[in-house]
Amino acid sequence: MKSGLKLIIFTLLTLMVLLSACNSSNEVDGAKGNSKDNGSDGKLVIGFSQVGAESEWRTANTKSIQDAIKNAGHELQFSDAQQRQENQISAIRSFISQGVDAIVFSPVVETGFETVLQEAKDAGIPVFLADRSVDIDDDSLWVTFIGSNFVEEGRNAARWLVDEMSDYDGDVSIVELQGTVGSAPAIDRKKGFEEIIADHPKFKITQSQTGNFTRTEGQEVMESFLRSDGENIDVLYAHNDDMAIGAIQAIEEYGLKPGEDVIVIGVDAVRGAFEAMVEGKMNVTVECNPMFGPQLVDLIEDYFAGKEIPKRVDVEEDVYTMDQAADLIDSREY
Ligand code: GZL
Repeated sequence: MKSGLKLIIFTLLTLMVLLSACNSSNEVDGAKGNSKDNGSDGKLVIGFSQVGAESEWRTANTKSIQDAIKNAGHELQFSDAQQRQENQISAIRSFISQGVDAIVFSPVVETGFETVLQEAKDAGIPVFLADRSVDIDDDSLWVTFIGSNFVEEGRNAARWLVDEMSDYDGDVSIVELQGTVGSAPAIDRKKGFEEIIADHPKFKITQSQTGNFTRTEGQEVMESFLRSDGENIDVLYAHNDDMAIGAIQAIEEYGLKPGEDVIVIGVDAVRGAFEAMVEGKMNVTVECNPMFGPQLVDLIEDYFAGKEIPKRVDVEEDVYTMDQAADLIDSREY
């Protein structure tokens, strides 16, 4: 065989070996997980399992995350669970079977998700917890949690009340509208509030029941509180503003003045709370900031870029009172 032909064949064989080696290294880099390159130009397919649309806060949080995912050029697969755990489990399984690159998940309650999160891990799909956490020991089942410190929110609500009524000598009767039973915010906001009032025995929670974070149920439960002991209610502590706003209607229909006869405390700092405070019907709201969508997408992109991701990212929050409401309401983002 002529030497020239041999050289051509040798060169072609060498090129083929080099090209196949190059492809195989891409396949390794393209594996799901800590790699930016998922066989595309960095565009990710992100499954987002959201609790529901139960409150103003949730609506703002959904928009913040959806807009951030789309503005970053990624593809969004969205599921609204209507506050039902079984809907979240089936949504996550659907994301797994679709082979999404990442899952964003706000668990409606803290327990019952370990199996499906293990299935996501086994499929090599990273999970990012947004807003609410899960009560699972194996924290390898999620990359990170971004959201609020609900215990601190409960403490801040109680600290404001203790300070507000520091000159009041008698007992203070508090009724509590809890959030969704078993949810992280309901468990922790109760825990933080009780931790602070434990050091001030004049404050007593005399009635406590879930209003499931909705206005309708907040109004209904407040009506029952008023029917059973309306003349002896000094304070309402609601785990979110939507329940507080529903309760305000019940207080007015009962013939009392919310914000005066009954001190009204909420959490979230949504626009509805500022409107109620401007009207003098609500006294304080503890901020729970839902606008962390851009931060969340940065965390997801950092993960795929192979960067170190903290296990928890807390969002900054404040407390807003009735006398501040008129000045601040026009600047509120949600
Ligand atoms: C808190 C969030 C809660 C809000 C409610 O981060 O999970 O759920 O406080 C919402 O308004 O329903």
